[in-house]
Amino acid sequence: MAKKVLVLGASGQIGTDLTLNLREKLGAENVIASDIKEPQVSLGDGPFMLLNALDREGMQKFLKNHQIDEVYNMVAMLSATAEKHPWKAWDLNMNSLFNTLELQKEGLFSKLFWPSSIAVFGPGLKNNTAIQNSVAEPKTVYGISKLSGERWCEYYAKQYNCDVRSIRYPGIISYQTEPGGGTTDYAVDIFHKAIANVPYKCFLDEKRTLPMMYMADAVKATMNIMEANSESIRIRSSYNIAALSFSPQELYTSICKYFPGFEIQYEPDKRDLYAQSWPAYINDDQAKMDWNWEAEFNLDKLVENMFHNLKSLIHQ
Ligand code: AKB
Repeated sequence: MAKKVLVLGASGQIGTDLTLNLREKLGAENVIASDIKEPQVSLGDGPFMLLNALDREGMQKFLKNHQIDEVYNMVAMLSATAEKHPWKAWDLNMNSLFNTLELQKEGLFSKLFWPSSIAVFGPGLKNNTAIQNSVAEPKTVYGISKLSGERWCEYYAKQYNCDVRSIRYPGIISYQTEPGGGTTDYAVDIFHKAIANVPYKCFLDEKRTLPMMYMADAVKATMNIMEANSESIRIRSSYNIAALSFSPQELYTSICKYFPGFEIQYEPDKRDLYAQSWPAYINDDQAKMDWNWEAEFNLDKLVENMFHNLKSLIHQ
């Protein structure tokens, strides 16, 4: 029998693509998408439920009435919005996680995916590179919540035998849904401005190199770690994963190959400070070794794919 999964936060940037891919793989009816609001972008055929990840009783009731095997908890307030609303971010990011961990502990489903981020790391890393076990001293509220979440995931795995799996996403670049409230969002906005032939005002410094990843790779990583044998998942906090690192200026140069007249101005704001506190490079040897992780998209392939898909969406 096909397994049944629940995606919380299915209307978000990663949630949307993940839901579509899971539906393709498992069959639309086996993937229940949920969010606190109706989706703005199509999540394909298949069931959708309004569910609030902060409402533990509501989720408990739902899980008791449905035979769910896996939960993908994609609920989060990202870095820039979290700095504006620290307590709200802490409440959302932590309690949505606690609720799913507790419901898993009650035996209402067997496997949990929870996303962490490169934001768990702080400044001062050797070669500006985070290895799997680099000291993690986050300077942002978002990073603090993600690092705390990682510790709790490991705790529930060790103490209660919960099968929790997590990866530290870098900035994610996608065409279906735009991100909201993150620091790495510039790398999606810039494509929309280029295609609309509007100059782009970048809120990061032109040299601010950050770890990034195309959505197809992020979804692949998520599905791969969830499919891996439990014994191979030796890290129960969260795995580093990497694809590529680039600065706004490097991305701009690649985009100019398609839109030679495209203009950019740099006006770094507070978000540049959050980005400054993060590593520029990620070492993901552990994920490669444990569950054979390998990214596919380099910068040229990513830019080509983004424009191809954005143009198809415009002409639909
Ligand atoms: C953000 O910019 O807040 C996120 C992240 C790095 O996790 N994309």
